[in-house]
This record gives sequence, structure tokens and C-alpha cells, in this order.
Amino acid sequence: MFTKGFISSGALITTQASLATFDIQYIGTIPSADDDTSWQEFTFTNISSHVNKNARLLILFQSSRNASADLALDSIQLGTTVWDFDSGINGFQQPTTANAGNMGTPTNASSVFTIYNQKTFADLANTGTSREFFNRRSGTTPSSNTGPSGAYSGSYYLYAEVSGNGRRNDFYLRSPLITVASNYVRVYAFRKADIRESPSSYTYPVGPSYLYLIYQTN
Ligand SMILES: [Ca+2]
Repeated sequence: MFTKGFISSGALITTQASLATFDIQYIGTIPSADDDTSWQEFTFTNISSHVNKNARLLILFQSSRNASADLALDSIQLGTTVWDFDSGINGFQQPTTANAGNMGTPTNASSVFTIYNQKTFADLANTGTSREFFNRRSGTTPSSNTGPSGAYSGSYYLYAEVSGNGRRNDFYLRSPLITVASNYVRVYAFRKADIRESPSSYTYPVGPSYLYLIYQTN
């Protein structure tokens, strides 16, 4: 009798109250490039309608078509929250399975949202050199000449290793869910291809990264 009464009242109500629904907004693009010599800053101020809402940043990096061309990210900011990865992965996650094959129209937010909802996310590697996934890193990237000499801020940054299996992939990266405190998004990126390879970086540069806001609607 106890079990029946519990399920029919309190448990059901609690479950419904905890359900959150989300939607997506395309924020902007960090363009393709092949030869950054310093960290580049990208800012966006088009999320004013979602200030004071719960949201997370979603970054979709489309890796290079062929040559080794790695992407490094640091000091990622959503609202007034800054993640610098110096004390850990800061709750950032990525899909548990790699996504080979660049998708079609990444500025079509609804299509990205459909794919996003089909994925299972887990904490990214604290350190490592795994290909096809983002890693937390200090110093240079392991494949020389394809990344920064060090972090933009502090000692650590995130990077996607594109050599080998990382080529032609979609890398999804998402931030923790936070309350967005201001209309501001900022990312520092370092895009460096290996010009020693053939074909060179000028044929296959570091691919673009598309930024989205996954915001709570209830
Ligand atoms: Ca850092």
C-alpha cells in the first residue's frame, strides 16, 4: 500500500517539475584559417534574449579535410562565466562516439539541434592526445607546428587533434549549464595547419567552428 500511494502522488509530481526543455540559437562562426601566429579573440553579443536563462555553449568544430590542422581553444566565456581549463576540464563534455564525416549546413541551428539531441555526452579527457576528441593540454600540441606554444591564459587549454583519425570529423564540445549573466560570448582560438605536409595547410586549413547557445525554454 505504501508503494502505490507514493507513486500516485509525490513521485510523479517531482518528476514533472524537474523536466527541462531546451532550444538552440546559432551564435556565430570562428572561420577557417591555417596559420595563426598568436591566439585570436572572437566575441559575439547576440544572445540578449537569453540573459538570465539557463543555457550552455555548444561548439561544433569541423576538422580539416586532409592535412594535419589542429584547433586550440582557451578562455571560453558565456555571459560573465569564464572557463580557462587551468584547474581541470571545467565540466566541459563531448560526445562519447566520434562523428566522422562533416555535416552539411551547420548554420542551420535546428538541424544541429536534432543531431545534438541524439548524442550521449561525457566529460572530455583531462589530459591526453586522443584523436577525434578534444583534450586538455599544456605547452605545445603533440604534433609539432600545428598549434600554439602554450595556453592563452594560465597553463592549460583545449585542443582537437586532427592528424589521422581526426580528419574530416565533426567535433562537438559543450559547456556546463549555467545561468547566463550578460549578453556576451568570447572564445580565444589558435588555428594552425602543418605547412610541411603535402598538400600544405593552404589547401586544407583548420576548419571552421560554429557556436550555438542551447537555452532552457521553461
Ligand atoms: Ca587556459
